[in-house]
Amino acid sequence: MTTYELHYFNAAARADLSRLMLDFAGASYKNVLVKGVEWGTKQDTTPFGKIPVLVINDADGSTKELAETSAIETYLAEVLGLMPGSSPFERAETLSVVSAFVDLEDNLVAASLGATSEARKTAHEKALVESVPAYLRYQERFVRGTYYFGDKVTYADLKLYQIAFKLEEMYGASSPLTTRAADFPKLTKIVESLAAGKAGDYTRNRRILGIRQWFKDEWTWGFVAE
Ligand SMILES: N[C@@H](CCC(=O)N[C@@H](CS)C(=O)NCC(=O)O)C(=O)O
Repeated sequence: MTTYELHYFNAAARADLSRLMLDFAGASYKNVLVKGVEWGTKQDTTPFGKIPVLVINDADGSTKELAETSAIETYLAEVLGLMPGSSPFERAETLSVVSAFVDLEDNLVAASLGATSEARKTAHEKALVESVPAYLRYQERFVRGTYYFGDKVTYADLKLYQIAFKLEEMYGASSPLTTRAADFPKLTKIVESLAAGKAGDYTRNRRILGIRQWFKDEWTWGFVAE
């Protein structure tokens, strides 16, 4: 049996979706949590000097290492049966859904870059009523069945779930997926269905993980002591 190690800091951030995929698929894996003080010596052992890194231990005893979040997620989607269909086009469409969600996340990051908490508050409040619902509207239109690509959960659905959880963590009941659920019936149904199963177990457990926390009074992400 293949086993995995996911090397990342003690935070959700860039490892969140890979961990969710591994949990959801019931894969055998270990979270290797890198401490800040260890990073200096570990950095040069990684392919590109960054984490996450996925270590793949194959049944024949061979070991491989993969860096870069999107490469890791795409690989996991392929090997864990989370890619839809078999056509290169559908697989590329899956990546397009994920990439469009990454744009939404970049938008949230940009809103957190304001110099003062007042500026960040204004930017996030604007994102909540303008850009985030706009991204979600296109995503809603893209869904083809019970899930994004029919009746099977894929990488795209788990990306939506990770985004929904991030919006909930950041904005609580003000998440557009809550305040405007009626505008996004298909997305809402996917999120609810995933929340009731293994994906929901993942997010309920992972609330304890993370040195990076959202501070609503400052409208920004910050680090807490390890
Ligand atoms: N393009 C990379 C970026 C990875 C990245 O920036 N990782 C950060 C943690 S979120 C890191 O390794 N920071 C330590 C450093 O840059 O020294 C990816 O998508 O995985």
